[in-house]
Amino acid sequence: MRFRNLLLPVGTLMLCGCTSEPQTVDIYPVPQQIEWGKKAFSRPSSFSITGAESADADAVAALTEVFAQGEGVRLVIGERGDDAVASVASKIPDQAQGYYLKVTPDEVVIAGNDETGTYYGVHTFLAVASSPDVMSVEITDWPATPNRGVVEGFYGNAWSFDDRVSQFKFYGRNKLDTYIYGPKDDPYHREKWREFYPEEDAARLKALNEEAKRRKVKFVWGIHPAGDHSWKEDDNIATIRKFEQLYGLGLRNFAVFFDDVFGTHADGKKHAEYMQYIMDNFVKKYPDIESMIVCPSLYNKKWEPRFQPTYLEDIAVMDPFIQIMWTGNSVVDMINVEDMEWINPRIGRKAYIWLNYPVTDYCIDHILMGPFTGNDIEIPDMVSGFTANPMEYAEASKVSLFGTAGYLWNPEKYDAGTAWEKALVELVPDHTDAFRTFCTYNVDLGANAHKLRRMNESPRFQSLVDRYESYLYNGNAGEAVDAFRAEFVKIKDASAELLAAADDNRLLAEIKPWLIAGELLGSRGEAAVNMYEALVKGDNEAFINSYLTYNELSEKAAKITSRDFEGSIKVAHPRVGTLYAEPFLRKGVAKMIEMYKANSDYRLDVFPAQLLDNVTYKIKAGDHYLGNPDAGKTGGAPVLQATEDDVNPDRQIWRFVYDPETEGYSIVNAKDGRYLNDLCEFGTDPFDVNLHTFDVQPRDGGYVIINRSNGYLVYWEAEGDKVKRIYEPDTQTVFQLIPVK
Ligand code: LOG
Repeated sequence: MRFRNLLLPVGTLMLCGCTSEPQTVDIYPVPQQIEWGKKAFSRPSSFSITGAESADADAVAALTEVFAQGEGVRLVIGERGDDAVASVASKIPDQAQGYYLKVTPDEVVIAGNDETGTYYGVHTFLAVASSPDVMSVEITDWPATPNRGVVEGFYGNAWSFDDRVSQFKFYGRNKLDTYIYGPKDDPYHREKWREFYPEEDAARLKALNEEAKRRKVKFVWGIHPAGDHSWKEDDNIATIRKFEQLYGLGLRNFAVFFDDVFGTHADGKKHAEYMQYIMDNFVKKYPDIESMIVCPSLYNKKWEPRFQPTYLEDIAVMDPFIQIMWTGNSVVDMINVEDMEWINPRIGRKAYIWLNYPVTDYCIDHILMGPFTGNDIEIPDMVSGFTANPMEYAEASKVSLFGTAGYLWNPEKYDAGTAWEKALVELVPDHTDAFRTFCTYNVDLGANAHKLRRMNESPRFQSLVDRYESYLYNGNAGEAVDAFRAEFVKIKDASAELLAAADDNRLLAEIKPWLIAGELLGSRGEAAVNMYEALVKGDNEAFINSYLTYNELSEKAAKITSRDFEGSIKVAHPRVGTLYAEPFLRKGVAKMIEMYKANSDYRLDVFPAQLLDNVTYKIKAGDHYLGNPDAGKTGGAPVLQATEDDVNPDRQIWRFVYDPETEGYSIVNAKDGRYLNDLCEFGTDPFDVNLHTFDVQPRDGGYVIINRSNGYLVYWEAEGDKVKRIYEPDTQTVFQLIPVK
């Protein structure tokens, strides 16, 4: 493992003259100041606790869940102002949520600057006291960032009650103090925002809020009224009534979301007036309301041209009590100093970050299991809060959120790789090596609408590709064969090990479809290596058999789904190793088939005739031809024409270009070389594999055409003289493809 020395302060390393190795522990998030000493005592089962009556009850509960009150070393607990900790008052950092912790052979002192500070002090102490030798230590600690946490703000299947309870425990342990509730597909958050939660849902929210409080997490409930707000009094009143329902359940932190609405709904002046109404009729009416957060419609710099030029000015007048969210330079982007310098003066306050990572609602076939990295260390001082939007896979999101917590608490000492290692151990303690292998293959997002990529996927695989790819197909590469086989076996075995353990680990159970995909990636890789060996030997039969195995496994992999239950908002088709391993494999197999075909005619029938490669076609819907009457112009869309184009036949001729990496096609007009996009138009965007890739499948004597629009399949339907895209395949058109010589 790659623990960095900075976590083991000099003092510890000097203890090595002792008879046994000292047992310091890594504390996460990394404390601001820490000084280790010698062994204080052996880990006891109880302490003689002083101050428990006046100290924060949640802190005491967290402590006594692990250590009984009873015999043993004296443990003093309390917060500033309590008699119990009066003697260390001067040592307590004067920082919100800060604490002072001292462990000596005779005594443990946990002293918070406030209740949350005491609670965090307890968690740090529990980490210190997790090893058999409890070491002497003095820690002065506080968070660098206010309001650290998570915004459940994604489209898709919302987290369950149990998911959220498990999150809050995790936040408490990792010193995250905020959870913003805004799952886009909770109807009572957005679509039916005016309606009260039914009793059962309300009871659950109440229980969640109480659970959050126990973990020192602010539960912020958000409403998303902007999609159809009339800007009239009725809707204002409906908002207050809805907020009052939540207030009645005990919630004291609120948010209003105006994101992803446009046109008249994205009116900055209206947003400001509405928020003033909410301030006057709700926030000011209940003085114990702790916060009000707004996510504006213009929430990232790149979208500025889409909105009224004065939008930010118009919302800057909002009451200073209101915190305003911001996703950065674009929708999905890590945050840097320039982002904050741009937005803060424009909204007259420090923006509250909504970080769209590790959310995957726009690349749902992926899970993001890599290190949390890419945000500047100066950010904590420049924000009023920082929340990460996670995946709908709540447990799996913890790999990234663990890093978020460490970064926000102490960015100076945050090391993404170390934090990632620590997360793997904490989350999958019994199968950490296998989990590490699996996670390295689930880092990149693939081509996606927001253009965020993570190139640090499967570094071992990447180095094999770098080393061997150039000569793999030009001669004998015996060493490479062994290396690739070993790596494929590694991902296969790791996935299989995790699958076997999935029933006992919520996180692994949640990502089972990806574990299956990981196992298949490995076994497909092995089959491809077998193909390679057979090809080199000239053993046709072995080559064909291995190819058939590869093909069968690939078909299996293509059928894996996640969240495929009835009523699921989004069904995913899990993909693993998409940055290096999968493309390498697909390209390699295509290449080997090509080489095989050049030398042998044994059983060529097993290879699917590449449906449409290297041939041009006329595309017919009924008796109409798809044509490009505006050839050579910019934009526009093809048209279904009743007659054949005799003047300029190329305008009705289309080239289907097969890409072995995506196993899909682009559709290009023969006249002007323009390609069709997901809207079945001639877009003006540069070629983007994610918007311009089609599947063409035989059906009823013809073909159906499907665009893989950023992972959402859209189907072609002929209507009038247009081809339209539809989301449900029910009325999909069967086209005739007529080869043109
Ligand atoms: C949505 C969010 C979604 C995210 C990523 C914000 C403020 N709103 O483009 O709900 O999860 O992007 O797809 C968003 O980010 N809109």
